[in-house]
Amino acid sequence: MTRARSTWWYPALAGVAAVAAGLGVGEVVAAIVDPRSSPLVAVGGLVIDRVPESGKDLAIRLFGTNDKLALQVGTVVLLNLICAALGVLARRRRWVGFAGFAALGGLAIVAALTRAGASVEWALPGLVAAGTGVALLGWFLRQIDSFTPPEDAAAERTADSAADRTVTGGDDRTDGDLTGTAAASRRLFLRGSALALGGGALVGWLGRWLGSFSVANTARDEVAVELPTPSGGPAPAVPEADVADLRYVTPNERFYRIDTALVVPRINPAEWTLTIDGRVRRPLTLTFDELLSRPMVERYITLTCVSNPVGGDLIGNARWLGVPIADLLDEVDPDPAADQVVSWSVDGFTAGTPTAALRDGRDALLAVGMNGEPLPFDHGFPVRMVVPGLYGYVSATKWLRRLELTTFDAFDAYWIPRGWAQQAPIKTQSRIDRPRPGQRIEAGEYLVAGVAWAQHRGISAVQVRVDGGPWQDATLAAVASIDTWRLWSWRWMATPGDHTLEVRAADNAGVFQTADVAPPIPDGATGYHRISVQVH
Ligand SMILES: Nc1nc2c(c(=O)[nH]1)N[C@H]1C(S)=C(S)[C@@H](COP(=O)(O)O)O[C@H]1N2
Ligand SMILES: [Mo]
Repeated sequence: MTRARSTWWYPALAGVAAVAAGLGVGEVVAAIVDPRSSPLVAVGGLVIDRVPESGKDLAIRLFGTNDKLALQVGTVVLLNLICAALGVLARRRRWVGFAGFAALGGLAIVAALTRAGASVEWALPGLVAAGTGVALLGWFLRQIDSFTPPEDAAAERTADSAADRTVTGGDDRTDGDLTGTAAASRRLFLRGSALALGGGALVGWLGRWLGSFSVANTARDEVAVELPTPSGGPAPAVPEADVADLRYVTPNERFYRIDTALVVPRINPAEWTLTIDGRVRRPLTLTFDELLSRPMVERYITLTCVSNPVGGDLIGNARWLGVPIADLLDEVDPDPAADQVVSWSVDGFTAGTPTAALRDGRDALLAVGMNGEPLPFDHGFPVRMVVPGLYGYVSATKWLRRLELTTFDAFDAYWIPRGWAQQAPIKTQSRIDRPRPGQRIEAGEYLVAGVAWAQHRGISAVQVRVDGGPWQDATLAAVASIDTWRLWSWRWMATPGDHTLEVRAADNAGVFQTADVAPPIPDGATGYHRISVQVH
């Protein structure tokens, strides 16, 4: 069977090398046009928007927050397999290879053009990638033809041994067996495909790197200088809210990140506007400077993702600087029937928030600052929403560009058709952070500690129990407000052996979190966080 191998791997390599070069060039063009127009990013975005929830869940479970990297690596692997096959098919029938490459290019173009905020130039990366791929594939195949005698193809078609014996060559053939020109074109082919492969990867990486530079980077630094001081008074000081090695405030670089963006939008604030429209009497459009000149407040607010499993870490607490949304809504004068505010991101993501939650006096903000800095790009620069008490997917839109007043009947935001609830207030929950699950600790006194949260209701009690014994009251740390999580601790006289620790919390109404176990979908996980530890 070595015969067959020798004839297929050249065209397969041709297909792979051609697509590598195409993708690489596509990344460079995308760096110039818009990073989100890259064939890989655009098609990946399409996959993210189309893939059923179960598939996404699996990806997150397998790859964690690397799921986006995994998606792109997976796409590249699949694409290489397809293009290898196209190369092999094109050996016999050129048009099959060319049509295949054109179809892939077409997919990239359609994907790019249908992304939110796309303009016609977004077709260019896919066009250039496909063009490069087709041209290189054609050239590579011509080289292969000139060093592999046509009998090989015939032999392969009639199959197997009889034909094999009549043909010389295959794997055993070296340059020495070939005529001078054939050897030269084989060398040319091998060098050319190595160059296309290596060059494509290098140029692609360079394109990605170039794409991360934008005017937005310097603009963000300038905002740091100009970040307004809150006129509503500074955020209340939070004395002694840390417990052991646990931090009350999550540093920006450790804050969890959840979104559907393969490439983070980098918005130039000079070109940013926010429009508030829909069912309002006086629609409003604000520039970034206009937003910054409005009265600002600074508040500690804990964000939580609805996908956070019991014991999970998709939660973080930050000090947010921003404009109260209620003031802006008063100005536009909404139709009283408009019970939903849909917030639109520049990348097409939407969240639907009850209008009532934005006007009931809680600190719902259009945030521009996070822990004393302009919002990091990953967390929504230049402007995002933050609403105490509601899970992120119904309230915390990053890279915000529009608020539309409508009704829950009239519009389903991004996650609703995907099976998540329209209404999603945060459920009372608690987590044990020390010891870590499975950790071995020494017998004696140990400070068990963690966090509990029930945003906008507040935490009034946390209790811990060991091996299913009686619940014992934990000590609660200080909090800035009812809108944040609360650190807690409990001194345990740990005795040797295997133990389980459980925690539960009560909100300020005195209602304990439920013990009933529920998955994150459709409106947040419930159940007690339980961990096992070994004491020795
Ligand atoms: N534009 C945009 N905003 C978004 C999302 C998104 O996918 N796109 N995800 C939301 C979800 S599900 C959560 S939990 C929070 C997370 O915010 P963070 O990444 O700053 O922690 O952002 C919300 N805002
Ligand atoms: Mo989320």
